[in-house]
Amino acid sequence: MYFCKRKSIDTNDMKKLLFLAAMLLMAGMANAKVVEKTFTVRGHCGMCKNRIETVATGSEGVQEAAYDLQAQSLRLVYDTKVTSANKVLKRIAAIGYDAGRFKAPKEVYEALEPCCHYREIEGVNDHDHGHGEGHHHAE
Ligand SMILES: [Cu+2]
Repeated sequence: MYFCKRKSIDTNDMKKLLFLAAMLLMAGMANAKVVEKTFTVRGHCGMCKNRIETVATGSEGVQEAAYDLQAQSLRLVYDTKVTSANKVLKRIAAIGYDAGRFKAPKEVYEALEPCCHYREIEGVNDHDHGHGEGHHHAE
C-alpha cells in the first residue's frame, strides 16, 4: 500500500522535474542580457559618426548605437550574452577611430579623410567647451 502510493508520488516528481528542466532550457535560450553603456570614441565629423554607428550596429549583438560628436562618446545598447563592449570597440578602432582602450592603427587612421583627423585637430576639447563654440584660434 505505502509503496504503491510512494511510487505514484515519485512519478509525479519526475514529471515536475522534467517540466522544470524544460522550463530552464527555454529560459536559457530566451535569456538575453541587454545593457546600455557609453564609451569614449574619438571622431570629428558627420562621416566619422556615420562610420562609427554603422560598424557598431553591424556588430552581432548590438541593438542600438548612437554617436555624440560633441561629447566624443558612443552609446551602445547590446546583449552581453552575445557580445562584449570590447569586441565592438575593437571593431571601431580597426576602421580608424580610437575607441575606449583600443587605439586605431596608425596607417588606418592616416588613410581617413583629412577632415576626420581628430588627433591633429585638438580644438575639440574633451571638456571646457560644452558647445563647440568659443574656440579662440589665433591665425
Ligand atoms: Cu570624419
